[in-house]
Amino acid sequence: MGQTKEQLLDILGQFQLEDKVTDVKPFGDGHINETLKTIDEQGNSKYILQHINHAIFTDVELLQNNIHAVTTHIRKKLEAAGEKEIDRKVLTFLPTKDGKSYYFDGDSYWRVCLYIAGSQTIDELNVHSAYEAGKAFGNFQSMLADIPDGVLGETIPNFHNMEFRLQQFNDALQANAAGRLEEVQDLVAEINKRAEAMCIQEKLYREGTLKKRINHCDTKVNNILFDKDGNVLCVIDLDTVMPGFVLSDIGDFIRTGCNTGAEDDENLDNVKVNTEIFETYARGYMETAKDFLTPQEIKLLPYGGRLLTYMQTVRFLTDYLNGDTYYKIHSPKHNLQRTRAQFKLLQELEAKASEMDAIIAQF
Ligand code: GN1
Ligand code: MG
Repeated sequence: MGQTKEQLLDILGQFQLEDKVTDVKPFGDGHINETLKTIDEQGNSKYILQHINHAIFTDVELLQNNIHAVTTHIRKKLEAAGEKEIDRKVLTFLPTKDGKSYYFDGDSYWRVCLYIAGSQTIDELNVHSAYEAGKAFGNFQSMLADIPDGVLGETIPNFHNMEFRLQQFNDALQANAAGRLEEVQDLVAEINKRAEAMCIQEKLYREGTLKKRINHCDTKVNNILFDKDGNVLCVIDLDTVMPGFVLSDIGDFIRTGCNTGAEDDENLDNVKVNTEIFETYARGYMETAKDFLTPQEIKLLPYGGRLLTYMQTVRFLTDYLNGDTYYKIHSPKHNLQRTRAQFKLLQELEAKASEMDAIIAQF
């Protein structure tokens, strides 16, 4: 990014802000976009400024149209339900002075939304927050279930398409661009072994028995804002909200929320599955999602955690093989470390598959 404070304030000046901003500070820790929050003279934060990663979200117009459609749809649902404090329950994006949903400075793309005062993200889950998170992501999908087909596009084409991710992986193996293939042969074999079993959704879709739905596609718990008392305010990070296969949203939560270790844990012994978190998440999710899920989709839910963990293993290893061109890394072998930690999690999930199946079966 590299903009000076003055340049960032100038970018903010392109948007229709009501209040004066005197400073900006880095905020959050995403792997893709850069996020900043504004500070005013009293030291308060009113706005979030985001630099859109244009290399990854290549169609910014489509991206911003999606986000606009999603937030206005949710806003209408909240109004119809008689909700109060709606600006705290859905993100509010501010237009530029010439009425656009983003600003292009000749090089980079920017957008601004309101900072929700007193909101916080949590990284450590407990059974209470896992249940709340399940309800929040199920409710999010439920509110968007009636968006007509064709309104939302794929902001990253084939984002959670397993066949496509394996194709990219095979391309990376062929090219061996960073000369790292030798070192990862064990992982390659493990990935190949599971490839067919992990492409069920694409197959069912082709056969016409599984339809696409609007998914959030990044259901980490830190993509939910909570208030000071631990109540859910809203779901954030809407870049990847798009039509896709239903398992994305339960799957990515299992991958992130039910892991007792870190996504990139160096110590693989830390990586285990917390089934209590899974059970409470699944209970919350089913409460809000059961109305739109088909019996076939419900049956597939436990498989979703394995699928999304497998997919992330494949994506991290692909990036490692390509020479770290996609994810921000913090050490030279970071993508390999991430791959090994995700693969360990996959093995743990496989070991607990029947236990997790039984948990879902009770709902
Ligand atoms: C990326 O930037 P962040 O952390 O929200 C990625 C997700 C991955 C995640 C892995 C657009 O999300 O798909 O699951 O890293 N987002 C994109 O931590 O690729
Ligand atoms: Mg994200």
